[in-house]
Amino acid sequence: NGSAVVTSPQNTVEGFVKEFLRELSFGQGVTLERASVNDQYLALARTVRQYLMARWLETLQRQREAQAKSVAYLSAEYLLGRQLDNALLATDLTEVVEEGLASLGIELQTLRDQETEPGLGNGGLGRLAACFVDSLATMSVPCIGYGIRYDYGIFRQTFVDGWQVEQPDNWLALGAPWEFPHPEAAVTVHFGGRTETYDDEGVERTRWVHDWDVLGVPFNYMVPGYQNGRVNTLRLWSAKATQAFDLQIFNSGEYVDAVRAQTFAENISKVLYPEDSTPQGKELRLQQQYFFVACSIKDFVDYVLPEDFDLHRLPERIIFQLNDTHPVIAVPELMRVLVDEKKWDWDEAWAVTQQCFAYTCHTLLPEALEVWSVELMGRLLPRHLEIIYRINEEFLAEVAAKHPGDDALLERMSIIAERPERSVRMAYLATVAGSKVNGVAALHSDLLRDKVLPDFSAYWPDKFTNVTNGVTPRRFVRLSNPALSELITEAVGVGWVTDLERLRGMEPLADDQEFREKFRAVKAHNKERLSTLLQARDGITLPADAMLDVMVKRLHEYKRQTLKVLHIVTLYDRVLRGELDPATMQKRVFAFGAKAAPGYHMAKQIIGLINHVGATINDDPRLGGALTVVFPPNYNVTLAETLIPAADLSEQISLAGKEASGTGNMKFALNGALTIGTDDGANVEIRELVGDDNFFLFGLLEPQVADLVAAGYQPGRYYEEDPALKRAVDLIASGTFSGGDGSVFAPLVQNLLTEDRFLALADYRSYIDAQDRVDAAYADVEGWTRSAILNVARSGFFSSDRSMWDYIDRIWHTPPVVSR
Ligand code: 26W
Repeated sequence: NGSAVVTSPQNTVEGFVKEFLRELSFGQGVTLERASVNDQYLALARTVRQYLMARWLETLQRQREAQAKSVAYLSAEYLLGRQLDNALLATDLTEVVEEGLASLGIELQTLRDQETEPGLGNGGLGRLAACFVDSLATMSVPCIGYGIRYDYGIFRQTFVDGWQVEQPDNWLALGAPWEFPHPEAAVTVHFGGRTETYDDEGVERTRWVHDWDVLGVPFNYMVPGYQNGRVNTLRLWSAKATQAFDLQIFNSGEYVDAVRAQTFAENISKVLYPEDSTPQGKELRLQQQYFFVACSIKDFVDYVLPEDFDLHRLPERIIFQLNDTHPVIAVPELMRVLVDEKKWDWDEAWAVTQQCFAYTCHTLLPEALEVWSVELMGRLLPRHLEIIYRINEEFLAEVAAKHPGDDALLERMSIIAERPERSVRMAYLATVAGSKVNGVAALHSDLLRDKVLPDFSAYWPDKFTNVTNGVTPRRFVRLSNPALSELITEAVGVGWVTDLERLRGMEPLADDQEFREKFRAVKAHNKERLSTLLQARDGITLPADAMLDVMVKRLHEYKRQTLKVLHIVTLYDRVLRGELDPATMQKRVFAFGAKAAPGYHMAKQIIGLINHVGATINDDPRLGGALTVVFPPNYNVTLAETLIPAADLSEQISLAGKEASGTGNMKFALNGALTIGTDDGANVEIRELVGDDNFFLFGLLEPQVADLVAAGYQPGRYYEEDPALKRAVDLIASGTFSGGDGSVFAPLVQNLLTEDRFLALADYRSYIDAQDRVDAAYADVEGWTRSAILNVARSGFFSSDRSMWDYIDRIWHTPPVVSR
């Protein structure tokens, strides 16, 4: 009757202990007495997995029966964070497990800390994908997440003398208890070679005579919904050589040569590219992109869909959501499958393909828009290049028919750029092929429409839409902030975990003295928790009773960590000049977390600067501990989960018009930090919702930025005209933070004074003034708490559940599949 073929273990302490001990002995092959912490962690993970298994099989079965439309989320990155706690929450097992383990003399927290998070993403885009699959599972919407199982995720960051040094992230080293490998279901992916035409019973067709191939082995991961009996699937592909050895070479005794092909093929899923926003056009990256989308399309068409399925009805069953341009090669791949393999007419294949894709853009930086040289694409994917040419030809013919004689328009809209070298503009391909194109915050979607793709939005006004990003309240409130969660539940009931707008119910409590005291107790508790963690993790001591001012995000010039440093240096300078008394000034801890792309020299220089400023200030007795800079290395999801709930102030200070959305900004607001921020990305919507009185706005607005740049921005003028700014820059330039050696940060200073691409100096005065307002506001303890509570109460909109409803409504049209 289609019921699940497995039953879950008993949801009791005894039931759990029995299964845990079984996993320890039969799974790990150790006795409790001899079990290492890692043995215990692996056994626990596998035990928790058992509780999810029946739900998983049932979900899959029900989905097959319902023949419902699914979302296939195509993303090169999933920044998942640790899995254990999320699985415990989904199954509501936390207390049972805590008690069961305690009865064996094991602390749950010790085992939690044993897990290495899968860092299969760079930052915002990868974390967003993880939030989205969590929300879809919780909402009972059919979704498969497709991606790459990198052997090595985002590098582990260490500091040597304050400078970033990268280490490989060997996340699989101690075992991978959450994954289900299926080598028997591997699919073959082709590369290279050439195309040829042939006569197919009177019809001329094209075939791809490939040169080499590689196997894609699927690894499945459970994506459990929150206590709803549903488990979706994340399917990550790992590259494996089609032949381990070239036997002829092997037999001739050349062992190393014999495995060369294997090494080459398996490199494809070896490591995540650590570049965020600046694609380098590397061949291996294109290989990764094609590898995972080719596997995913084949998987969906041949394995997920029923055998006799009529592909003309594909749009009724699937929407492939393109997470930025990284998976856009899926478009010509589906066309190739339909036209070359299924032998469809071009037009009917194109009609179906256009309905199967939608594209999300996550950036506004021109340098982040991917292009692939025709030379490279022709060499690696000759048939796909032909298909792209044909798509472009037909598209431009259509444009030309509507706009006769406008050659400039054709050149601007062409998927193929001719300069600086002939290349494929992947964002244009995605826009032409996609049924919808969306930006990730209201402002971003407007700018995308009006500035990045104006010709396309004029041509297809209805194609463009907005879906503002969101974050999962399960991980980023319920799990990461248990104390606040309890307080919220007391105030509005438990329903908020899946219906975050219910936080609104807390609004009146902002005026309740007793509630405010409880809220402050939560913050204090979270700061203590952070303090304990940083001490143990990095030997960092956090001073007590300080405002915690946090800036965590990838290191990038447009995000302007340098502006934050200028503020810190300005406060330092004020103390040294006697303008501020360290005994009475607002005590602050500045916490940073940021990884720089290994090849991004300016970003690495900024990391060095933050650490050097910190070392100088933290040790200076004249400050009496009033200002402290902490920069724990290797900021990741796990650290975020402890850091964000402790924050008082959230720094969201990108140059207006540059941060597509931001999602950290949402996590901070939901955890009761106030934002100091520019009018950028989702900050705009945060401020609208929480209210101007509960948000510190500063800086140029996007149109002002555009005007200033058009007029010829001269950073040196700001330096000359603002004495405080001049002194701050001079302190850095003169070597105050680099042992008297002014040359250390000369490149950075030089860049600021002459180029300053992201207008840090133009926004400096406005920023400093806003920070002074922050200090004044923080001194009003009750007023600040009131604002913090209102930030929480009014941020329910930023649940990724809401984002998913918007995608479903505006783009996907994939209703939930509810239980019988
Ligand atoms: C190497 C090529 C490359 C290019 C762009 C890698 C990664 C990207 C991403 C688009 C960068 C990214 O993560 N963008 C961020 O996406 C978040 C989720 O939508 C937004 O909140 C951030 O504002 C945006 O920077």
